Amino acid sequence: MINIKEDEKLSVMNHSCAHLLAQAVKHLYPNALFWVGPVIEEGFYYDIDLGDEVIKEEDLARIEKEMKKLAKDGKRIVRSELTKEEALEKFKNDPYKIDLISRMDEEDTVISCYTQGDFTDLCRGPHVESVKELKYFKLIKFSGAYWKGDAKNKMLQRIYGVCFDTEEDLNNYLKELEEAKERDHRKIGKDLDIFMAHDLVGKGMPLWLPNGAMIRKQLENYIYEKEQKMGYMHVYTPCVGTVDLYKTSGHWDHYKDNMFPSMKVDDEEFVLRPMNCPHHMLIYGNKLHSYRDLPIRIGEFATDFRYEASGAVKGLERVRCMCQNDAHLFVRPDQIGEEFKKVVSLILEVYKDFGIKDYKFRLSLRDKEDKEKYFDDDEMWNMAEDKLREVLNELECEYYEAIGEAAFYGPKLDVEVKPAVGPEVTLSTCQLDFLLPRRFELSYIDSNGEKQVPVVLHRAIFGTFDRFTAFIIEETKGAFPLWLAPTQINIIPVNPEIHLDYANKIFDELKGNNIRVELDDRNEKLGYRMRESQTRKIPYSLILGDREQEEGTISYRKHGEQGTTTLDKNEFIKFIKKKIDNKSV
Ligand code: TSB
Ligand code: ZN
Repeated sequence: MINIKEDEKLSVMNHSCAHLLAQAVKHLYPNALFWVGPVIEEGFYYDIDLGDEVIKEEDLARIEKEMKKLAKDGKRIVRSELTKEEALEKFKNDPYKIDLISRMDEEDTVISCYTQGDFTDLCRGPHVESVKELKYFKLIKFSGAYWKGDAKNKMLQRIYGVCFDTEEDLNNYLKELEEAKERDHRKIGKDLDIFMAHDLVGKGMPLWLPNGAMIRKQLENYIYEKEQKMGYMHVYTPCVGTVDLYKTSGHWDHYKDNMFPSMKVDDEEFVLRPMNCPHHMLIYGNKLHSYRDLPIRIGEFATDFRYEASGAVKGLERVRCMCQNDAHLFVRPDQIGEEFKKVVSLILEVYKDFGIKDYKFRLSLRDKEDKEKYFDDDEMWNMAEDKLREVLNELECEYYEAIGEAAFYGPKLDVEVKPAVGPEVTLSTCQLDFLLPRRFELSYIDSNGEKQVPVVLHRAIFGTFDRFTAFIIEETKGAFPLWLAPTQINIIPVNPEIHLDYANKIFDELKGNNIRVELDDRNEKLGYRMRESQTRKIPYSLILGDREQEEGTISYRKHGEQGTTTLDKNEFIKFIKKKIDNKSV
């Protein structure tokens, strides 16, 4: 999808369209007050105070109609300039504008306004010459938005729209938008019974249904096997810890705002954990280690709780209760490069297995000037940052650098992907950490018999099972590869009264081979059952009729394809098992 913000011409048009929206709203809601109306990647929005009124779906069409009328009327957009004093006087009845103007620099004395017909808005510009130029626009959606993004403030009405300079571009955009909605994992997750939510459980706390649980189990098995081969040791630890644990780690100071509040039990004070690092540090510290034992790799599929803003939670992608595919790798400083390389290689291998091609590597580095955020050890930072770059170059990974985005404890690599709807998110992450091992007083004995502090790599390949599943649902549009599909094969006897025995026999054989199979013996038309099999996106549908029964064969249709293929039943089982083992996408 086109990024409007990065296109100068479209950016100006969309900004002018935001003013046109405001003007139309003012006509329909004379008491409306306006906060800000910026251009964003996908068009523009305006945050509006409508008193007690709340925008509803049908209002969008009404507002859009008024916008069309105003655009046709074709008023010129005229710039004027005011001093700060004049601006404060002009907008004295508008608390939102006063808030904006008051915060402008004294030196920034010239304040500009743009007027079109009966509507004036405070604005830096630039704008198109006349509203006549705005022809191909559409209001897309609306939502509530707290003033200044703070839940303690009043909830404003946010209306989103988009504007293009040709009808074709607008239509293409709307088509893409429709497709994205169809791909949204929240829709597919509901249609295919993958997960649900319930107010009685809470916001951002999805419940995984049997189909979702099956997918997650496959993901767990897949990554567990890979990690075991790489020498990881998996553990189970409680999803709570005492406040003191998180004071020791530093999370209590640095991460408290993202945590659920604490709770008292007897004389202990607990928090639901937001991260698993402290637990794994304690496991490492449970024993003495020699330099020869390192790296020590402690992995866990670990449940965490984070306080995410209620407006930010989204399906499985951003939740308040999540399960990380987590591991902490304890290494000697001379092992950082090699171990980091193994993690990046694993990420690349997993993405290849899942056919994920559209992603970005972001290398987050410290801001050298910011001595407050980043602990002061230039030598350590330089060494670490160089090592990470070196590995990425060696593996020929394209990446971009983000200065000042490193965690306070070290540089990191994040892998970003774009969901069907909404901004980019991080899937995989690998973070270097020089600090936590010190805080937990971890050590190993080096070759001279001296105590040294290990370095830790925090890494999550899937990120969380939640977010990864959301992403895979969107990548596959719910048509999961055979090895991942909750139901792999659907058996459909042509006439259940005649072919049920044979269908049962095939069912038992497939089940006996650990294949996830269903039998649809309902007394419904064949075509109806076939169509349902397609809608449920089951990878293989078997059609068993007279010929198959007589010859001991099966006929199958692959999801999304038209023709059927007939195979000897043993050959088919061999073929399917091989496909599952290969985990081909
Ligand atoms: C990798 N301590 C490290 C860990 O050892 C850690 O917690 N890193 S993290 O904060 O970046 O989280 C790991 C991954 O969890 C992220 O890369 C992201 O993919 C995923 N994640 C983070 N927040 C959420 C959320 N609210 N919902 C779903 N997944 C999330
Ligand atoms: Zn960690």
